Amino acid sequence: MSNAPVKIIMGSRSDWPIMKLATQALEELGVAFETAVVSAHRTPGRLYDFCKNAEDTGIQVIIAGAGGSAHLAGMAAAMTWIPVIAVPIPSRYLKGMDSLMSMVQMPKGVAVATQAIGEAGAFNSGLLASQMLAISDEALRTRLKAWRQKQTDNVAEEVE
Ligand code: RP5
Repeated sequence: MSNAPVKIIMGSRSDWPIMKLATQALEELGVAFETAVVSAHRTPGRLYDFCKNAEDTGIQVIIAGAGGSAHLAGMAAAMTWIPVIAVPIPSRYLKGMDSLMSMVQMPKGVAVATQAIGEAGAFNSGLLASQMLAISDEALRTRLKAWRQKQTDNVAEEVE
């Protein structure tokens, strides 16, 4: 059984420069995670096996980053009750609008928590996963509140 409550999956190694931002948020908040390339299109068997075993390996939140037709998050959500957070990766030609529209338009009955396109969405996926875990983890809740306060304190009121 894995000790990491968060699993970050992505459709391709080319997604890693964006998805690394998700790991940054988790590291800042002291949340353990694992990463893997799992493609809905190129490795469907790996996706199936991962989803079917996710609960038994102790995963509590899945973060899924993908670009283009971006079925990864929705397919994962279809195969497990574990919450899935989606990160639309900026694609080469449509700049991630395709990824966003695909991920956000889940049919009624299967929920995915879709974030913003790109770096902000990837970082926020780590934040949101931490917030989910903080519901039942008081120490993490304390770290989250401190993190938010520090962010607030670092916003200067002066323009120059
Ligand atoms: C998706 O296709 C991946 O998530 C990636 O964003 C996109 C392009 O993949 P590569 O051709 O760069 O491997 O499945």
